[in-house]
Amino acid sequence: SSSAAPKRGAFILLEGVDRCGKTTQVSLLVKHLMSLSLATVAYRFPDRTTQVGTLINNYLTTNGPTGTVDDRAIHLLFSANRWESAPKLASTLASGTNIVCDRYAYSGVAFTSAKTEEDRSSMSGGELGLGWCMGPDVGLPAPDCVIFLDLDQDEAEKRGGYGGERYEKRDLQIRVRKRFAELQALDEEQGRVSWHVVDASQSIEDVTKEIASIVTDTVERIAKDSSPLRRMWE
Ligand code: 2DT
Repeated sequence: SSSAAPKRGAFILLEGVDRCGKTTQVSLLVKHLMSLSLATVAYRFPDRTTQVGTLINNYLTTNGPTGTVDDRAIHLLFSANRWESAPKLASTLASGTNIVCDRYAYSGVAFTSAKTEEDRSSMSGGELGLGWCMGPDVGLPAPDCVIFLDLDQDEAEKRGGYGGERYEKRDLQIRVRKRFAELQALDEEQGRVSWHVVDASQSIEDVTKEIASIVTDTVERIAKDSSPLRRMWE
């Protein structure tokens, strides 16, 4: 028998538009996995606690005149904020701990590419198109499953006013949701990571149940087939 290295942990990503309940579900999911004696930690992006994260936080919480911060520069900061966490994230998984992550590169691409009203779904879309936006995140550790908490904009707005951060605006959020759908379609076309779309208008308990069953399957699959960690969009 081989001296067994620990099985790697599963990398589970929750994505969705603002107000879909992601943050609540991430913390419930971590508790659920811990209750099953599965070592699990939560990650969230942007990680506002680092120096890069401080710049991102300043950007999100000030509503300066548009154009004062270049859209590409801020996009690259969000990506840098993931790259600075990537070694720790990979070593955590390698040690056998599962990660449940609140937003990642899909949010990065969805939000930046949604800043322009034109349809940028084509990969050749030039300025702030999907292809350009994906570039800096290519090669990051890739999640083993993406759980997309789907909520239409009217439902999201019924959940109370936005907090006033820069991106909390109706038209932008509607475009963000479309970009997520485009990113899902791209992953599916390329046979990359599997997406699970969960109806986030259900009760918290029902959403939790649905997510828990998806995650149990993913954790078992990763433990069984010891598939290596994949890389984003490769
Ligand atoms: P939170 O409300 O979840 O803290 O997000 N965003 C996020 C981007 O524009 N690019 C990114 O790469 C990421 C991870 C989504 C704050 C806002 O930041 C947006 C909402």
